[in-house]
Amino acid sequence: MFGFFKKGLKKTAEAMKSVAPEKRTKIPKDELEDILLEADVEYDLIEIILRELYDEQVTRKQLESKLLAALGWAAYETPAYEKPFVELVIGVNGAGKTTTIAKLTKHYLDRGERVLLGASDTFRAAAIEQLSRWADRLGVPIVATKQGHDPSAVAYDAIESAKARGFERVIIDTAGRLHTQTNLAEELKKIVRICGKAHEGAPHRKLLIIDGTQGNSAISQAKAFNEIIDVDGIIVTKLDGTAKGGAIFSIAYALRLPIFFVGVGEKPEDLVVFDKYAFVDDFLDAIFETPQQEGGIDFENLDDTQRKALAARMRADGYEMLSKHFVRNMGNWEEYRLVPNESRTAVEIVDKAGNILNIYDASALEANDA
Ligand SMILES: Nc1nc2c(ncn2[C@@H]2O[C@H](COP(=O)(O)OP(=O)(O)O)[C@@H](O)[C@H]2O)c(=O)[nH]1
Ligand SMILES: [Mg+2]
Repeated sequence: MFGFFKKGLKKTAEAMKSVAPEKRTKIPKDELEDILLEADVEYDLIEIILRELYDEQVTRKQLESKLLAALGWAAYETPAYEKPFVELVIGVNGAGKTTTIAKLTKHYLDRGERVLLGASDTFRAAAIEQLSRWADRLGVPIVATKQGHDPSAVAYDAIESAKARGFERVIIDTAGRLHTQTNLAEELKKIVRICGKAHEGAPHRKLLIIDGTQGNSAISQAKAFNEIIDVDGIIVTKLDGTAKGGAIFSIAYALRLPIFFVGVGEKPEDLVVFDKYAFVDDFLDAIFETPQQEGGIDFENLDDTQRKALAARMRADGYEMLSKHFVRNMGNWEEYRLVPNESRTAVEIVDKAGNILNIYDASALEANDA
């Protein structure tokens, strides 16, 4: 689960390294400003973060809480609670809509759900062909018409067809550009309306695709889409090819929207479920030194088997391990910190008031490895 973003944040980490070559345990505020700017975090957000940090020297933990707060709207992946669960994919041309649909399709197929695609980008013939090729490759049915036909009718037919077949998922592609901006707005609104006629509550999720290589400059464009149709969440693509990974924080913060996935390549498997804890962890790894501990167990750097053993024990107690620093109580959905005890012989689940809710002994971890 962890280190997922290594591929997506590689270039961003290199950029941050160019202004801060040495990893440290504390970073002066003015240097932190440069580092965050280099990662393309928007200046407005940097100002807010710095204003709220009172000490001149900033620790990993202090910055972590600010970055997590900026991603406060992060969501967890929802199961398909409606059948069919209809997703409408929107965004400017070239953002990665069609490719992302292929990735989502694979993601859902891997979970055993059946997926049907709707080729509602009828503006360009090439767009219909591109989605049809993905449908062929992934072995899923597609509803498509000729170029210039009504995209709402395609969406309607796709949903009807999925209903008739009892499919779990419908994903609908849309055009990123029409003759005019007004045309595009009207068309998107109409597609949304017609989806609701085909199936009550549809589209269940309106996903905005944002090209990650644009960094912060994608924000105003995203706001414009959000004003046309209320967007439910974001997928940031091309994180693999950009040093602007820090823009994720300002995009989520500026739009007050969850980021559901990120794209880290051009293949169907290059989609990562966005886990804000893992993302912040990997981001901070690029600038902060993780203190090497003497004695005890190195909870910061558990190996794969140790981590799995720990996660399994927590799960048995009703906690989901979100990252090396956080867990979630699966009963009340509260999130708690994970803190090694002083002698580093155990790791504790601690609530906001500092109460220890559970203790996991390191010796048991080792025993589980065997
Ligand atoms: N490196 C990289 N390329 C991507 C990613 N997502 C999409 N692309 C590429 O971006 C280009 C535009 O994608 P496409 O899906 O056609 O965009 P659309 O116009 O929004 O449908 C294509 O060449 C894709 O292969 C990604 O996550 N990483
Ligand atoms: Mg497309």
